[in-house]
Amino acid sequence: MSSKKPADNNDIGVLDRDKNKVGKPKKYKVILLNDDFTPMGFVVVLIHYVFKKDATTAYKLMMDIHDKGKGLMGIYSKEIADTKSSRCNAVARESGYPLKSIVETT
Ligand code: TYC
Repeated sequence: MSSKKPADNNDIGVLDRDKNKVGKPKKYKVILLNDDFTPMGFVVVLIHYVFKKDATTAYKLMMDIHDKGKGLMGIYSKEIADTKSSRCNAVARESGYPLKSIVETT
């Protein structure tokens, strides 16, 4: 066993201290993209179940994507964003629709 004690902030120079800090975890946006084929009702239900939005909000979000081309579903940790995006794309694909979501850094 080594007799050396683990480095802590007191063992390093002032200029190096920041390098030793654990930063805030990054956040990621899940963005839903418009297409010409996925039915509006399907998108509303998917937004409700995957992104936990109430029916009115889900409908407004869907119409916003339909009008503008894309829409923000939420901002999450990397793991949650990837899971929600994958679920969304899998449910759409299994139902035969081209609906896609993407994950972007904030
Ligand atoms: N544009 C689609 C239609 O007219 C509806 C739609 C909305 C599709 C949002 C995808 O992310 C989407 N049926």
